[in-house]
Amino acid sequence: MNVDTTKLRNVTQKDDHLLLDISGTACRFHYLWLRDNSPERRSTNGQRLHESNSIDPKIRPDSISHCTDELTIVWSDGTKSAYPLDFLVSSAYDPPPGQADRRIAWNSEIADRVRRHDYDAVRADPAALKAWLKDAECYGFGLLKHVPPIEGKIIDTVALFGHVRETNYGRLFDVRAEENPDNLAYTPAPLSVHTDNPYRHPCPTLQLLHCLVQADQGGLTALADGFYAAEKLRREAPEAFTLLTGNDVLFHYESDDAILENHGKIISLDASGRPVTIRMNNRSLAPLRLDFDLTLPFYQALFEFRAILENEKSQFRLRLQSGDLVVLDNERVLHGRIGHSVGHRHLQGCYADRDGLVSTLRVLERNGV
Ligand code: OGA
Ligand code: NM2
Ligand code: ZN
Repeated sequence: MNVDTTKLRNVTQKDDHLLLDISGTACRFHYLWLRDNSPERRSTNGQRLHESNSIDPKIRPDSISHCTDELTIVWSDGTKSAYPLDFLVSSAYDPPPGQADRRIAWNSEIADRVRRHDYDAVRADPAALKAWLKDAECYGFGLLKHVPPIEGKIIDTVALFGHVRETNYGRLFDVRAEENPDNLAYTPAPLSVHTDNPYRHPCPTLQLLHCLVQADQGGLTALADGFYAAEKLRREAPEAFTLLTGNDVLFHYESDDAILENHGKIISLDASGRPVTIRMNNRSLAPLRLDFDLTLPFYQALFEFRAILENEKSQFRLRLQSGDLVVLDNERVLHGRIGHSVGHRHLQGCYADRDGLVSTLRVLERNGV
C-alpha cells in the first residue's frame, strides 16, 4: 500500500476489534492490540514502556475519532492513544504479513555476476560498504579484493561491520599445511564443502577467510548455496528432504583443550517451511545414532544432499589470490577446498556474528546510504 496516497476512510466498532477501511481495504485491529501498541506508551527507540499484561484484555474504547491520516481512541481505562495511519499500515497483521525474503538462491551461474568489492573503497565509502554487506545478506557471501595480505588484517575487516567471535581456535586462525596436523584443515588435502563449527552452540554465523599467500596450483575455493541445494533436494527427492529436516544429528569435536558437541538438523526450516540453517561437516559428524530402520535411508538422504552440493553446477569456484577476502554466512553457504594445494598457500580465518553485519547494513539503509 502506498502510504502517501492511502487514506483512512471509515472506522467501524466491533465487539473485540475495530474494522478500518483503508483506501477500500478492510483491515482489523483488536482493541487489546491497539492499547498495547499505543504509540504514546513507546519510547522514541520503540521500546514498550508498560507491561502488556497490566492491560485488561477486555479493554474497550470510550470514544473513537479519525481523520484521513490518524485514528484517535479514548480508552475505558481513561488513557488516550493517537495512531498515525502510516503506523497502522506498516504494523497491520490482518492478513499476516508475508516475511520479506532478501535471500537470493544461486548456483554456478552466479559466476558471471559475482561482484568483487574493493577494500579501500569499502573502508572509505559507506555506499561501497553497503554493497558488500548486501551481497553477504542476499547471496550469503561477499568478496573483497585488495585487502593487504598482512597477518591480522582480517580483524580490521571485521571491525568494518561488527566484532570477532573468539573461539577455541583463537580470535583468528591460520589455515596452511602443518607438520603434524590435528585437523584436515591444516593439510594440503581437498576439503568437501562444509559449514564450520557445527559442534559449537551457538554455531558462529559468519566466517571470514583472507588469503595471504595463494596456492601455486590446486587449493581452489568452492562455495555452495545450502538454501539452493535444500530447495533442489525438496523438489527432486522429497523423502530425503523430510529425513534431513526431521531428524537431529550430533556434531562433535575434541582436542587437548576442548570437547564440543552440538546437535541439530542438517537442514532446519522456519515456521513457514523455508530453510534457515544448514549444518554440514563430514569431519565432525558424530556416528549416527538414529532408529535402526532410519539409518540406511538417512545415509542415502545425506548422500543425495551432498551430491547436489558437491556438483560443480551448484558451486561457485575461484582461486583465492593474495589479498582476497570472503565473508560467508556459515549457516547457509558451504565452503570447501578443491584439489591438492601446491605451494605455501596461507589463509587466515575468523568467525563473527551475522546479526552484527545485518545491523550495520540496516543502519546504512536507514541513513539513506
Ligand atoms: C577449513 C576450511 C578452507 C581452505 O579449514 O575449514 O574450510 O580453503 N579451509 O583451506
Ligand atoms: N578450523 C579451520 O569447523 C571445523 O572444524 C573446520 C576449522 C580448524 C578453525 C575447521
Ligand atoms: Zn571450513
